[in-house]
Amino acid sequence: MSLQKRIFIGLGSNLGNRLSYLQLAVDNIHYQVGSILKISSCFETPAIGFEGDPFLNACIEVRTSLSAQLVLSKLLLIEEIHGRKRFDDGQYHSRTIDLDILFFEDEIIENELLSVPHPRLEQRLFVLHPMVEIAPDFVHVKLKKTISKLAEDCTYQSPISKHQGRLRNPLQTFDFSNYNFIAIEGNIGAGKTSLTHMMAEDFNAKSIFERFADNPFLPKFYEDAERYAFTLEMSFLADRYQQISDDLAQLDLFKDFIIADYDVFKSLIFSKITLPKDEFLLYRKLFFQVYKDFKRPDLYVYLNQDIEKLQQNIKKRGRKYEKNLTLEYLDKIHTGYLEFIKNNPQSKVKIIDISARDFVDNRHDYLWLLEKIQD
Ligand code: PH2
Ligand code: MG
Ligand code: MG
Repeated sequence: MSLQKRIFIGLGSNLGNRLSYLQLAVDNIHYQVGSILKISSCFETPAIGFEGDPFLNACIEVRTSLSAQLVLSKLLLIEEIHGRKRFDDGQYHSRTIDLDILFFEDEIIENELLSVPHPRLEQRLFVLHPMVEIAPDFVHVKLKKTISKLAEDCTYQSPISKHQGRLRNPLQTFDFSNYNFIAIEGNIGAGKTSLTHMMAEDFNAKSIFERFADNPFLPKFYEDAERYAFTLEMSFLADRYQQISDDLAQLDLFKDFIIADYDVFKSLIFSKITLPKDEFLLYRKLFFQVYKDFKRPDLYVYLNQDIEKLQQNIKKRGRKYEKNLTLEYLDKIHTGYLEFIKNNPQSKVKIIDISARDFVDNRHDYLWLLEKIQD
């Protein structure tokens, strides 16, 4: 998964219907830049540094896979489409929408187009006040102070008041509240973990991740499958059992649902492929003893990806022990999943074809996928 960064954007408007311009900006950022994780209140402030009508200002936190340059060009386009006029007289002018990159995670960027962290933000209450609401503990990389501290230390006083208008997060058009437990499944390299991360963050869910990295038998299995298959499947079974029973038992009151990047039945799917018949029968017996009265996910999503694309993804993430996975093996796993899904109608299943899609790096594909999962 390519790295997604957390960035902060400052929004301002002092022309026309200011609140609806800010909302338009938020909506456009959601479609083009990334998921909006936090939105501050709107603050009304007099125009600072020039003669003009008062501003409405707000700040948002966004998770994006785009570079700073790309984010900047998207923001400029959004400003322009919504009537922002630019002048080259070196003065400030009233504007329908002004969008500034305040922070790009902890990057320091200095070039002719971009200066990040945004210069002089520590002098601007119309940035500090909204930032205090959404990220009081965020540390300014250059000044080495938290936002709260910057706000406390700021000596530039100017009137500022909270406005009653609120900005809406477009993520709220999605609603997964009718589910308690969603499992994201798919072949090796389909993007289960990435999607689970993204959805957990966007929809306030508790995430459960398979702990394959801790399994000492996995690299051994890829070296010598015959010798280690049963041991590997047993250790996965033990570990998944422990994890799922612990995590499902501790209901987190502050989370809306649980999302896992695997379903325990993958143990059966894989073991059917990796074990000889007699060992598989023994394994299956044990499996059903262990999972007799286990809570099943109420939504099971299978991400269906091209085998060739899976192999590319696997190569890209570069786990050493996975480098020899063959197309035949991936194909067997895929068939195993489909067979399982066909024969186990207990939970609601959605098979979603994501071939030719890239929901990690392509915002459009991610929103498309969310709609598929919801509908
Ligand atoms: N932006 C400026 C200059 N002055 N004053 C307020 N109150 N709010 C702003 O967003 C603002 C400003 C340059 O971008
Ligand atoms: Mg500005
Ligand atoms: Mg600007």
